[in-house]
Amino acid sequence: SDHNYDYDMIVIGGGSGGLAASKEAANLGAKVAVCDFVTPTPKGTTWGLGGTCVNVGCIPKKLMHQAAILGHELKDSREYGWATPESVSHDWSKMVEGIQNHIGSLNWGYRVALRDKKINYLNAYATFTDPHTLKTVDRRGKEKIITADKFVLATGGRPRYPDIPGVKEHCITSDDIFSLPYPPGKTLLVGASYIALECAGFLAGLGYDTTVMVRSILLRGFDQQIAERIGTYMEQNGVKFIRGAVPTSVEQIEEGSPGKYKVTAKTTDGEEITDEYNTIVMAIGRDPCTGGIGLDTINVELAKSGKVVVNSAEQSSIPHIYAVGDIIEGGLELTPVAIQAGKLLARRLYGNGTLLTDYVNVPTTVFTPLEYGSCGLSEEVAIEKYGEDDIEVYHSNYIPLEHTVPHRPENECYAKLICVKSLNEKVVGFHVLGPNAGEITQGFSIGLKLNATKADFDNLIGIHPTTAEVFTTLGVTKRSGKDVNAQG
Ligand code: FAD
Ligand code: NA7
Repeated sequence: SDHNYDYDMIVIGGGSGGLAASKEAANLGAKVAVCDFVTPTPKGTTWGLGGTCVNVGCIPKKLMHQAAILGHELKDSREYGWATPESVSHDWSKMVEGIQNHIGSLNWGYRVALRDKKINYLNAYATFTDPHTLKTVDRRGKEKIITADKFVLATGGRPRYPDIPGVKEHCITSDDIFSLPYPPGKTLLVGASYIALECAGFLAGLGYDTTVMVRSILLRGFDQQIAERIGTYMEQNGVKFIRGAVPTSVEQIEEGSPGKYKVTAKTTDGEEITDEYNTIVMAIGRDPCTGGIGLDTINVELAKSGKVVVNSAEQSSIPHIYAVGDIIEGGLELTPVAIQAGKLLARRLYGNGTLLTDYVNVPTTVFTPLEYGSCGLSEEVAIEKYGEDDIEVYHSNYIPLEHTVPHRPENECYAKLICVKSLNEKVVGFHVLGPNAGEITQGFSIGLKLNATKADFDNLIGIHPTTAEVFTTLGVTKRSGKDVNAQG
């Protein structure tokens, strides 16, 4: 361009989307800077480069899930002949240390990668002062003005706090839990999002007294039959649920780490309930970090949700300003989606890329104690879209072979394919509830991308003995009302 900007591109946010965009742009020869700054939580927790996924999201979550799974498998191990003691103890701080050390090595790796690609990393908070200019402020309050031809907004989201007394002082969120220096003790999780249920799952699995307070339904937006089965499994495995209630206040009754707090809540029938907990985790959704960064002064259009309105090329209402990841309206709050969008955007801007990010049929997995993988439509949405008569649902319970010897309950795991009759039984929804659901769903999702039909699944030869092979032999339709219990 004819202007003399400091950079070709400045990326605001060094998380999944921002790092992907900046690295790809630099690979293609652009002069790039990344601003990443973590505003501490009300409890003072902060972290390094890499954004939500690495520091306070996917990575520590999956590792704590693994810690809980190991505990369950230790119990199984006795039936397999291991002389595992009846009661084994778990050391919270040791787990946190191991996980935080791994995260530290990832933070370091990102810094090195930026340096190797000659990307300028500014550990500073960025605010627009005009459409091509940012003011950055570092931890010490030092200000700097930088300019660029193009910008990528990738500021992600942060946990929301309800507007009730005592919450910011006494409660924590997913931003604090993964580095909590002391064991949480008796814990309440507020919310029924996947984050609330995943955290409840691993806490109960690690042996903590765990309760989830649910306002309405579990896992809004996910297949509700499976959501209820997840709830049932969690309940049978030690998680308590309070349904139809919202907290109204939180008071401290004992200081300490963790301390003790009284939670008052109101049920939908207007009844008041109270209980005491050592730790309260708010998991009632996340707000996009789009406020207070000058987007209003430069007129970047935001949706009512506060997310950035973009076209299919991730371009905002200001043509040289783009947005990727959790902050885009109508997107999906998932790391690989942010990475894909950042990478493809950079290729379109600085390479000869033409591909747009495809937000359809993105596979995902909820890492509750029994994992839930899905791709495509929930049963509810499929019925809404195609009509009940045109939908055929094939399903089966199953028991992983590994669960037989330790006598885990049968028929906890579940497989479901949602097909459209008038489209030659094209599979529009894939759902699996069971161990390793993420691994299973990742593989099968390419089938959905390639428009697989039920006949394609039937023609596929299974791998024996696996759990995924259940998808090659689904014969019972939901409509038939026939028994879905696993055959021996
Ligand atoms: P982020 O990764 O959030 O990065 C944004 C960065 O920008 C942050 O570092 C932020 O501090 C910084 N920033 C914000 N404002 C400014 C500013 N003005 N100046 C400078 N820097 C700024 N996804 C999955 O795919 N799988 C999972 O299993 C999964 N589990 C999750 C579990 C939890 C508990 C949470 C909270 C999320 C999980 N996610 C998961 C979602 C995933 O973490 C996000 O989708 C992903 O991190 C979004 O990437 P992003 O680039 O949009 O933003
Ligand atoms: P979600 O999916 O928006 O979920 C928020 C959850 O918190 C949901 O269960 C809500 O219940 C509950 N909630 C919201 N506000 C309150 C209050 N005030 N009190 C009690 N409970 C409340 O949020 P996430 O950020 O976890 O998920 C992010 C993305 O993941 C989402 O966009 C999906 O794509 C998947 P509700 O059902 O509204 O009664």
